[in-house]
Amino acid sequence: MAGESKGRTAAVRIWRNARLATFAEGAAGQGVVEKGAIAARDGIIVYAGAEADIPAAFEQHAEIVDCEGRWITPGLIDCHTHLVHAGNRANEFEMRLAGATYEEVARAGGGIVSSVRALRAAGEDELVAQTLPRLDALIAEGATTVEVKSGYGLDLENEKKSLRAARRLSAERPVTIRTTFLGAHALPPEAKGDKDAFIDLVAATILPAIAADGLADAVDGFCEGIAFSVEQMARVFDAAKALGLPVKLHADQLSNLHGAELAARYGALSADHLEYTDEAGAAAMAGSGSVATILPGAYYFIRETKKPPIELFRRHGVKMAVATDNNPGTSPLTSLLLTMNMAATLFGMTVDECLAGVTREAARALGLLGQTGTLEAGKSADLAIWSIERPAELVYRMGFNPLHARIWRGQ
Ligand code: DI6
Ligand code: FE
Repeated sequence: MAGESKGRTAAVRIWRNARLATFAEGAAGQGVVEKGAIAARDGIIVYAGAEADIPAAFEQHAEIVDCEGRWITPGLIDCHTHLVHAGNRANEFEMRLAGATYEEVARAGGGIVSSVRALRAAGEDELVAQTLPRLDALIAEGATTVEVKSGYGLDLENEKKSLRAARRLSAERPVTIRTTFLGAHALPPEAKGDKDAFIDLVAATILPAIAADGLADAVDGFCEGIAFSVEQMARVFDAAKALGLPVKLHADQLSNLHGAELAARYGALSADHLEYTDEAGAAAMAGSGSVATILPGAYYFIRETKKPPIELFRRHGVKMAVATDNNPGTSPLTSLLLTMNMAATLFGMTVDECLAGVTREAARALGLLGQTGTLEAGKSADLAIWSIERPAELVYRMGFNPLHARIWRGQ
C-alpha cells in the first residue's frame, strides 16, 4: 500500500454521504454536519464539512467511500492507561470478594508490588505480547491514539523496558502511542520504605536517563497518602521541567492532598482522577488550562463513593477528558464505550461531555490537540465510522460495539 502512491501526486480520499460529529473547537455541542464529507490527502484532513461544499479540486481523481449515512467522529483517544503490565490480579479480586482486607491481600503478596514483580520477570517481547490484546480491544472500538504509562518497573532498566514495549506497540498496530514516565508510582521493595531517597533516584537518575533515550513524552506521578506527597512530586516535576518534559498527575483520588493545585502550578497537561478535588483545585486548574481527566473505571472497581466534582469543573470552565485508566489493580477496563457510559451514569456527565472527553479533550490532555481529536482540516485523518442513528448511542449502550470502520492517518 505504502509504495502505491510513490511517484505520483498523492491521491485524495473522500468519505461522503456521512453525518459528522466534528467536535471542532468553538463549534456548538458535537459540531454536527448533516450531509457531510471528509477529504484527506497524505493522511491529513484537507476538508471536513458539508458535502455540497467540497472544493472541486479535491474531487478530481479522488477515491470515494460512500458512508451510507453513517456517523463519523474523530478516532477515539484513551489519554490515561497503564496498558503495559504483566499478568493480572484476578486472584486479588477474588480474595477481596471473599472478604479479605487490603492488608490480607498485601500480606499474601498482592497489590501493586505483585505487578512490579511480574513486570520485572517478563521480557520485553513478552510484555508487548501480553499488551497487544488489550490494545486490540481499544482499537476494535475505534481508538486511534492511546497513552501508555510506565510505573510497574520502578528501576531504570525495568522502566525503560516498559516504555520501549509501549513504543513498540505502534510498530505492531496502526495507532498513535504516547508514552508517559510514571516512575513515582509506588515504592519498590528495595527502597526499604525510604520514599525521599526513591524520589531522589527518580528525579536525579532514572528520569534524566529516560529523557536522554527519548522514551517519554510526558512525566506523571501518584500523589497520594499511600504513594508520594505534594513536596515529593514537586521534586520530580522540577526535574521534568528542567528536561523540557510536560507533566501530568494522579491527583486527589483517595484524599485531598491538593494535588490539583500542584499540577496547575506546574502547568500540567492534565490532573487525573480528582474525586476529592475541591473548589480551590478546580479554580487552579482553570487558571493553568490543565484538563481534568475523569476515570470512572477506577471509581467503579474500587467501589469509591466520592464522585469527582463535575459541576465545579463546569462552573470554572475546566475541560474534562474521559479515559479507561486500564491497569491490573484498580481498573481492568479496555472499553472507551463502556467508560463513557460509566461517566454519564455514575457522574452525570452529558453525552456531549463524554464524547468530547474521548476525542477533543483527550487530545488536549496529551498535548496533541494540534494533530488529532477533532474533524478539522490540517489534522490527522483519524476517524471512527459508526453504524448508529445518533451519537448518544455510543454512550447509552453497554457492551455493544457499533464501529463500522476505523481510519488511522487516512488508512
Ligand atoms: N492509581 C491507581 O488507582 C493505581 N495506580 C494509580 O496511580 C493502582 C495501580 C495498581 O494497583 O496496580
Ligand atoms: Fe492511573
